[in-house]
Amino acid sequence: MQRFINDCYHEEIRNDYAGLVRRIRTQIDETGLAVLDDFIHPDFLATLRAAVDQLTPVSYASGKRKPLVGTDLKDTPFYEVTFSDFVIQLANDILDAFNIHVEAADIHPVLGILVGEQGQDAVKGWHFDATYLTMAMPIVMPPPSSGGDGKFRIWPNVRPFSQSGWKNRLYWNLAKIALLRRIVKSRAINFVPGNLYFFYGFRSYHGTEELDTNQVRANCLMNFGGPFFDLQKGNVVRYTSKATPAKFSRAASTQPQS
Ligand SMILES: O=C(O)CCC(=O)C(=O)O
Ligand SMILES: [Fe+2]
Repeated sequence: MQRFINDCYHEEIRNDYAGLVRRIRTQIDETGLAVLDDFIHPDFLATLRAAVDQLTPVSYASGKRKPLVGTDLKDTPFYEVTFSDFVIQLANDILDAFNIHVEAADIHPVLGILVGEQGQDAVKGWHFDATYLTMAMPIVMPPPSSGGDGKFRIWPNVRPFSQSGWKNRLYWNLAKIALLRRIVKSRAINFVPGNLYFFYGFRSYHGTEELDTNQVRANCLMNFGGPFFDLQKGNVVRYTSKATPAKFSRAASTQPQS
């Protein structure tokens, strides 16, 4: 068993791995965000924290914040988790319901360390990720409070996976309309270090809420593939959805035939 996996998950992974995958997928489909509480081993979380301390000056070396990506993270515990057999397999098993497959070349870890004035660039920068699946592994989070604690806000599953350029632009433009953002249901979550979170990055509008400049917030995002990365590679994908909630398939099948 990989050293980053907390003891309390060993038995489930050994005896009911399929059930674990199903649970995550159902939670993402139904709520937009799945969570495995205390998934990261406490010793490993301490290792991640030490790595954040080491990497913070690297991220701010130019005087402006630079998210750490790709080779910036080579030989760090963030790489170890992202490219572990377990995590790659888990991502593929979750995405299998959509007829999606990702390989190591489609996987990109990003470490976002937010602190001080220069860390404010990420705040309220609402967006869709390019990815099919995003796993968030928070390392350092401000204590939950009424404001300025950098909550993660998500408008879950507001669009399907699609390789259509015009639909992509349409959704981006719609999402910029503040009134629509108020009408469409969203959730704000205080990420908890040690937990592992999952959402469909391409399908869910999201971002970080206000953050106090004297708080530190470090979150590692593991990004898995995406419709336009597949298209660039010449892969036209027909996104099946065994994962579609029953209420939608029922609605579709009761449409009047014409
Ligand atoms: O850490 C967060 O609140 C989300 C960051 C994010 O969505 C991203 O970097 O793409
Ligand atoms: Fe994102």
